[in-house]
Amino acid sequence: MVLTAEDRRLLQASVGKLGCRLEDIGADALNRLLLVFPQSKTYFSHFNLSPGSKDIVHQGEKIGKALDSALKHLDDIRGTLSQLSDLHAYNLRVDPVNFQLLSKCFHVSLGVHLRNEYNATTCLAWDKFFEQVADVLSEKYR
Ligand code: HNI
Repeated sequence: MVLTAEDRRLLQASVGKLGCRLEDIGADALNRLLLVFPQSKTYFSHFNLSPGSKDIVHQGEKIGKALDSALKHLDDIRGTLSQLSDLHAYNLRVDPVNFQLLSKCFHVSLGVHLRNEYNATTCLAWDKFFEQVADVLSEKYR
């Protein structure tokens, strides 16, 4: 789904209102993924998987950082994440369903941080954004 000018405005505005870095949201979301969808742990068997471990936080921060650059290049998400797309498809072989599961967890983290600000239109803008990111990260499988 196309990100409209209003979606883009809502995305940037809500990042400004988070009160934390997107890296912190990434860490929280990854922590949730591993707790709520334990099947995702198979990809991180070399990590300390205790909730909130340094491994999880650092990995989640990397995800948040990548999303931050995608948000800064909304016209070229594909180009911005192309190396990560190769990595997840060819090296890590992450089953694409996991990107959907992680998106759900991001929605929860954003909702927890933004509270009433995370209304239907803002939620939809993020959903479109995550969908585009997931498409890019999983398109090499096809
Ligand atoms: Ni993902 C490594 C970004 C979803 C499993 N991942 C990375 C790195 C970034 C990253 C950045 C670090 C690359 C590097 O070091 O060069 N991952 C993202 C983003 C998303 C995502 C932006 C979606 C929003 N990754 C997922 C999902 C899984 C996943 C859903 C599996 C459940 N990623 C991995 C694994 C690694 C990884 C495994 C390697 C970790 C390591 O250090 O061994």
